[in-house]
Amino acid sequence: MTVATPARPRTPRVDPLAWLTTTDHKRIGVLYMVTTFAFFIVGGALAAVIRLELATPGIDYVSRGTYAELFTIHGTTMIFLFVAPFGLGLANYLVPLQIGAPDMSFPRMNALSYWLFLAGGLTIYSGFLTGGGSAAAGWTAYPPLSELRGSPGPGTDLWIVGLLLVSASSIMTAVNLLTTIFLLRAPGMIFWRMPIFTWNVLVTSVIILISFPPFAVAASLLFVDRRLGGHAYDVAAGGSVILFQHLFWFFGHPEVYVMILPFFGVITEIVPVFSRKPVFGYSGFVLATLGIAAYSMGVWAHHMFTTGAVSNPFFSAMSFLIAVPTGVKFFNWIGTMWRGKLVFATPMLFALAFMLNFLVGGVTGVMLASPPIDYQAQDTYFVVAHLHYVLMGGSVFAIFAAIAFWWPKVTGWRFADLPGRVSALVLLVGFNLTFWPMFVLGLRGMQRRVIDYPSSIGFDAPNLVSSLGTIVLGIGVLTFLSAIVVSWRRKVPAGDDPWGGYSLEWSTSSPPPEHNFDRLPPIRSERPTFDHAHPELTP
Ligand code: HAS
Ligand code: CU
Repeated sequence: MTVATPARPRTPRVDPLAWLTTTDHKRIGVLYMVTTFAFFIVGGALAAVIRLELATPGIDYVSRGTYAELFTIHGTTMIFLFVAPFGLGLANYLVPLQIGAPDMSFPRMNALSYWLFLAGGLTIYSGFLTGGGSAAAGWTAYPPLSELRGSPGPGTDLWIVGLLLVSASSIMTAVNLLTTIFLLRAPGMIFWRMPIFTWNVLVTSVIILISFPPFAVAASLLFVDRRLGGHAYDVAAGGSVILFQHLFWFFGHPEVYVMILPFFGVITEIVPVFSRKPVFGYSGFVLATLGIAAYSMGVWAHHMFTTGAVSNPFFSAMSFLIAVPTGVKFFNWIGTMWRGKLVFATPMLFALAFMLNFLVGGVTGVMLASPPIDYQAQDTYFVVAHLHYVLMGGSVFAIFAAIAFWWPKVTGWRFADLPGRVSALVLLVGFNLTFWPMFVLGLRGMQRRVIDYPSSIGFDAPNLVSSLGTIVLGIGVLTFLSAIVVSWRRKVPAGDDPWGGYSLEWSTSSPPPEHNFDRLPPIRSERPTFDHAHPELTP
């Protein structure tokens, strides 16, 4: 008689044609996540060149024009091609599983969204192949710099067209996610039992629907000005550059919540599981998310305090208010961990690092929301530090947490915990070494988007520390990648539910079958998988 060996997970079939033609939300989700992560590596390489140039005073390695291309495409990549679409990719993978649905509402539109996204990203990058180089007017593309006089090359046009494709893709995905959440929830999955991640995706999708069309208008008008003889932003002909800023930031501020809300969701899935407690204040958390979404529509002009064209007190007050619902979330996380049995596995370490970093990012946001402070800090490295503490220290750390947490579900294999935990530590150190000095630089008056700075006025040391920190950050990313490679090659079977998860995706096999569930557990709370595994604890 032979001894039964533990069931090995199905090895994912690598059949290129099946991946190219897939309409399965899980595969589309994986395509998104792999593609966006590749953009992250490219965007990171651009940042490395930026930090190399800034390590010491003097123009050493690249020209002014190239430098402008570098920071423009770096920012564009990280925001439009990595953080925001990674969140949508994760939502693609998880939302149908978390609500007990077999797929998204419109699987073919879902596939189209992914391909539009990829086409958009490649269109933006194709600017590098043109004679004039890529777009170089910053990720915010303010006219007149982005108008034909400021940016004569076709790189800016490709940037516009690429981002219009990305916008169309995001709007389609938002429609798909909303329809799925509204119409395809399994019996028993009422709204107040939905996992917080899915709740946050719902709210994010609404924000996308409201904020992306104005962006598309802003970008289209820019194109009309540039190539079709328009004057929307041409002051000499009666146009207005402030109009662009309104349209852009009416999108741009909500967009920052598009880049953080899904990841608040990720953290809220991870913290309870690794605290061995239900989430503290479920309904408060949901209401706070709705509050953030509502406020986020009324704060856009805090990016325009110094234009003199907006009501500073109003936008300042609204921006202060947004700290309240965000603070509620912090208390939810702390309350969840309070007296919990904390398990410091890779996802939890990244979640804790997220909280530390995001707190710094959030509080400095509140500082910037005060016009007297912003008059000093606008266009300095203080803003650059703020945005990286929320986006890199926040969203990107949550992305690493999410990869480690859902890796076993997606691949069927365990995540290599040791290199994972080491990478969390190295990334935390590298991140703070790189970006904390930027607060100092900002307060000392260093401008953002400059290729060079004078020596001996207090800029040299922080810049050098920041550039050295980037090396540590790079080592951290490589360590994380090595954890992925080790996990991929070791192939230690994970089982359906390696972490003792709460939400429905942990009830199906790892990886899930094409139709997602062979059978669903009863859904009587927001923790159906946990309830099913622990009938003795369920009332
Ligand atoms: Fe921001 C600029 C204000 C959150 C991203 N932000 C940016 C840019 C990006 C960005 C990318 O008001 C640069 C854009 C560019 O290229 O020009 N931001 C805020 C405020 C919040 C905030 C008030 N930002 C984010 C998130 C982002 C993001 C999230 C992406 C993921 N931001 C600004 C302002 C500017 C700005 C100005 C323009 C600057 C300029 O001049 O250009 C809030 O949502 C943060 C709330 C979160 C917290 C932490 C948790 C709350 C707790 C409760 C207690 C805290 C209290 C506050 C009561 C506050 C724990 C105490 C206050 C103290 C000062 C101590
Ligand atoms: Cu903002």
